[in-house]
Amino acid sequence: MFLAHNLVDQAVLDRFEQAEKVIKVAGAQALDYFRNRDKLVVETKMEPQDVVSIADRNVEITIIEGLQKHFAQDGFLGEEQGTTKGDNEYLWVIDPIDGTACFLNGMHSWCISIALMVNDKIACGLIFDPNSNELFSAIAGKGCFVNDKKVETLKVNSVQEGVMGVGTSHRIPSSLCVNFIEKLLSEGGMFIRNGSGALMLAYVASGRLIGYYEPHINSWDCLAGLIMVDEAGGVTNDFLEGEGLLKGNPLLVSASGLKKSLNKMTGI
Ligand code: LIP
Repeated sequence: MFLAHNLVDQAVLDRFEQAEKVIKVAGAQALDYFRNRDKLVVETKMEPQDVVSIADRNVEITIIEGLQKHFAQDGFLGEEQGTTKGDNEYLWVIDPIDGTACFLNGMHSWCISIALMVNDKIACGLIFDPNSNELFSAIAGKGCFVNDKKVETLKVNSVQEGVMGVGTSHRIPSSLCVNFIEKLLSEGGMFIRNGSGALMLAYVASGRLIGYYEPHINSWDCLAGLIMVDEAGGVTNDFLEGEGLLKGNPLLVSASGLKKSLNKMTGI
């Protein structure tokens, strides 16, 4: 669907290795901003709750510069800077701080998310949580890892066997999320919303959540997590269909045993 299994060559592996270094540097910078967040000026973007600060912008610059130094022809799509066109088939999709509202309010559910696309397919993804010092990563065809440990999605067949991540925003009608939560609870399920779609996708891939649903999410929030869930044995919807890369789409990922029941609850 959107994974680049047959496109993973040394050029991708070299880029992954550099991204591992860059995401740690960016993580240290973000953590410093987090510990001094009282000095940050909080701005609201297009809709209520969609907040941002200089921390997001400067961490994104750190990531882009750290990658551009080695791969000057690559393209970039970042949440804060938008698109920087490249001269080859490689595109980095970056969320410098995913879970910004939590970050700015002193909560720990935030992370850094970097995905690499090759010819419009996801080749690898990295999600770093500096608070827990956990690096979630996946390369197409090579599995999903947390630090150096290989991980898999849960082996479950009912929503009663674990907790479902849910995300929402003021970009969409609240009924889409509320109706899903109602259906989930009526089936004996339970939900959590921690404010970071990327982190919750990493938790699905690493067997902590049974799935994640968000009626509309942006590509920079989820591409890294999507390849992780796939490499960990989970199922995903075709998030990149249509204009998913630039305009976002609905997102549903889960343990494979829940595909049918969650499709019924979400219509995806
Ligand atoms: C967040 C997403 C989350 C969504 C929030 C917000 P941000 O990204 O990760 O899934 O529910 O509304 O969009 O803005 O913190 O980078």
